[in-house]
Amino acid sequence: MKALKSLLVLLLTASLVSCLGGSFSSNEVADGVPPAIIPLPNQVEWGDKMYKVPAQNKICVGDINLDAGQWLSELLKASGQEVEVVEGNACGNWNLTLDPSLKTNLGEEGYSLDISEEGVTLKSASQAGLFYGIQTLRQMFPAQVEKQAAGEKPVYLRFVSIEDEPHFEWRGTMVDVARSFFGLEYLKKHVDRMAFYKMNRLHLHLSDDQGWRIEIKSKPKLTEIGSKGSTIGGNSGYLTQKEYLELQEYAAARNIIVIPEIDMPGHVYAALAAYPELSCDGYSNLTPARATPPELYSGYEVGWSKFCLEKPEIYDFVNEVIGEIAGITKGPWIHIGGDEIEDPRYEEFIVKADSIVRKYGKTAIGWEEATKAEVDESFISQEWHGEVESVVDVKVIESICSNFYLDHANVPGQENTLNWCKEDGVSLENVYAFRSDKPNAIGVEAPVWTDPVLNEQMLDDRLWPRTVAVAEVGWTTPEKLEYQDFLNRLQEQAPRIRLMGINHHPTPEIKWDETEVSANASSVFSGFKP
Ligand code: TNX
Repeated sequence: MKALKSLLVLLLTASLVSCLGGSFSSNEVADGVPPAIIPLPNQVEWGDKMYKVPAQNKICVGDINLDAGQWLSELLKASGQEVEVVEGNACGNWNLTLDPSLKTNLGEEGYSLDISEEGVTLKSASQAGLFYGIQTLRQMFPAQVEKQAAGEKPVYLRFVSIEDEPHFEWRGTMVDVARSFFGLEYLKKHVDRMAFYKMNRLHLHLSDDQGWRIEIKSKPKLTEIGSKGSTIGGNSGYLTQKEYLELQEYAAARNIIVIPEIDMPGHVYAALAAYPELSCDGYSNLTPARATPPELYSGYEVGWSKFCLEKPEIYDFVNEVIGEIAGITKGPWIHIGGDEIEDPRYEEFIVKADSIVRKYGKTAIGWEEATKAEVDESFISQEWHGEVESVVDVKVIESICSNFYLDHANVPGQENTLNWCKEDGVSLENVYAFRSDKPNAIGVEAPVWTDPVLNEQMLDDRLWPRTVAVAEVGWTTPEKLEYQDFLNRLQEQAPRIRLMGINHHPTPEIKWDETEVSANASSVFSGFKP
């Protein structure tokens, strides 16, 4: 009965929306459901009228928010309007204000957005906040704007007053490019999609037993040899330093910081295949020796490889690799892994690796096992099961596997998925149900381990739409999170997700339309640089 009722509500909502979409009324009075915004803004008051975007638009910006003016102008052009960006205050029908003093009210990344008969006013203390306000506006435009094909009808924007800021400062995804490689073009698309949902951290798992994925100039064999493998059926390859820099620039323009992970002292077989001298004599550090150099490893087992921790030379290697990575990383963090390995010298290694990262001016992150060691107080722990007895009191990123491991099945029994953390998979609802009870949590991050994720279509399927739920859990105040309301909004966005060319999972809670997913995986801001 309850299911029937919610189906009815859904159908009603859907038909209302399609009526509205078809006949934005000429009297400009708004009725029906308000636009579906994800993540849900923290304070929003919808008005009962609509602002008709005129054919000619003027965006007024102060000289320091030109970038935001460019993004907005791109959006307006894609919807078929003419637009000029001019420097000045409150002189147009679109007015952008960047004012650091707004930080007191709106926080670092917050924004306020007002739409009334005079037009649109967007304010923030930061470029990031203006960018997020523009994503909110973008979600109010017809979905076809993603394909730059919304020029036919005038665009109407519902009057609104929004004050919005994120609950968590860390709203991330992790892509394991080590088990199966995903290159620059895919990662840029991924960044575009994250940005649409106001996410801001992209963690790349760059090394593991099966592959090494980042060029290190002082250690050329890491890629000459170590990048050649993958898990069975996956892709090999690596990012050149040039590509890595390009990705970071692309992401930074979208307020996303890239975090590189070099997993150590375990999960290192690809590096050992390239530099056998990092192993102990007789490979006693490989237990069991599932492969030995020069063989590559393409299986799924974990926990069998590690550096030879009694050899001092391994620290020269760590020092050179971390030094080079620090030099090409724009963000403040380097992830040192630290998961799934036993060794009497484990803690010693972690403490040293942490101090090497700090020596190069960066802050270290590690999987929660690393907090068994006396790491610096600046260290950040990424919790994946929450069971490690930490000896330090450090900040935490929440990646609890039963809520956030998107390599797990979308629905029970899905092929090519993992199930060791949760037998019946991690459903959309499981993701949405996450609530942190840790005062030291700085945010959430959803990983996709790609052991059995072999191509882009599969990766899209694992990430979407569950990442949309991650984004909302990361942004919206916990008291406002309501699953059915989220589903209603996601339902409204479903056609847009397909238009954007995302090969999402056909999650059963959502009614996906029958049209083909757009063959061209791009959206309104793809490739754009202010
Ligand atoms: C555990 S969870 C891992 C990964 C694997 C994953 C799937 C964690 C920190 N590490 O190395 O890919 O299981 O088997």
